[in-house]
Amino acid sequence: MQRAEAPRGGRGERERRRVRLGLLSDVLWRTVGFFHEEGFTQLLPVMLGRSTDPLGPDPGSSVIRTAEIDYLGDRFYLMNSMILHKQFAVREVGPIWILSPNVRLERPERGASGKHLFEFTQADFEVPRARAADIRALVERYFTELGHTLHGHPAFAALGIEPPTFSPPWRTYTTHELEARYGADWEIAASRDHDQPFWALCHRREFYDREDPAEPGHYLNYDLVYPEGYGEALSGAEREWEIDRIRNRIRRDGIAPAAFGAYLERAEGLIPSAGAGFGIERLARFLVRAPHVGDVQLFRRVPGERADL
Ligand code: ASN
Repeated sequence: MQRAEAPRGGRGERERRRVRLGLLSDVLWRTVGFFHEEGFTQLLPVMLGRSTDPLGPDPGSSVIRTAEIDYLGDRFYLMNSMILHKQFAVREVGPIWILSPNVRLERPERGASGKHLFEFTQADFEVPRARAADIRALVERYFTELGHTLHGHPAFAALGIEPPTFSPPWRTYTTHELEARYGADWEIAASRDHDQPFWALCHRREFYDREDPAEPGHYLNYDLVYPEGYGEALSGAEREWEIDRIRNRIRRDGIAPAAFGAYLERAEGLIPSAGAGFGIERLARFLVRAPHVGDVQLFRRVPGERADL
C-alpha cells in the first residue's frame, strides 16, 4: 500500500519539536503530581489482554481491526484501551490511574483528521462509586491546575503563542443538542465555535458506558471537547457493573461475545464506578497549537504515514 513519508522538517521544525517535547515532559510531571495528590494509586499499564475495549458501536471510531497475538495457545489483544481492566482494578485497589499506551489500527484516511494516531498514550483513571458530576469536577480541577502550572512556561514564548487559560465550570450539552445545532458531524464545527472546552453528554457508545436505568436511551457518559477546532479531548462514563445488563448490552451491540469471554467470566461482582481517559498527545497538541497530533511525537504514529522507526 502507498503510504506518505513522515514529514522530516528542517532545523526550525526540529527546534519546535524539541520545545514541544519539553512542554509535554512538564505536563507529564504535573499530571503525575495531580493524581497522586488527589489520592489515586498509579498502576503500571497492561498492554495485552484476553479482552479489550471493542471501540464501538461509536460513529467516531474507525479501527480496521483490533491487533492480536497468539501466545502459547492463548489469544491476546493489544490494548485499544484499559477500560475493562480498570473496572476490575477499582474493585481491588480503589481510585486508580494509569499512563496507558493504546494501539488502535485506524484507517489510513484518519491521518488527515489531525487528531488520530495508531499508537498513543492516555491518562486513564477510574473511581469506585463515583458519579458523572464527580469526574467532571475532577477533570476541571486538573485543567485549572495545569493551566496555573504552565503559566509563564518558556515553551509558549519560544513557539510564539499564548498559553491557554482554562476557566471552568465548562458548558455542557447533550449530543442531541449539538447534532441539532451543528449536524451529525458536530465535533469540529462545535469545537471551532467555542473558546473554552465544553462537555458533550449522552452518546450511545460501548456496552460498558451505563445506560440510565431510569431513562433507557440516555447514557451516563461525557466527552470533553477542546475549543478552536482541536476536537475531542477526553471520554468517560459511569459504568455498567451488573452482569445481566452487561450481557444484554453486548448482545444488543452485536459484537462477538467470544472476545469478551475472559471479561464476562469474571464480571460477576464488579462494583459501580466512573472514570475517563484523555490522550496525552492530544493535550500536548492543543497546548502548543500543533497542526497535527503527530507533531508532538518523537516517533510519529500517524495513520497512513510510514513510521520512521
Ligand atoms: N478511557 C476511556 C474511558 O475511560 C475509554 C476509551 O479510551 N475508549 O471511558
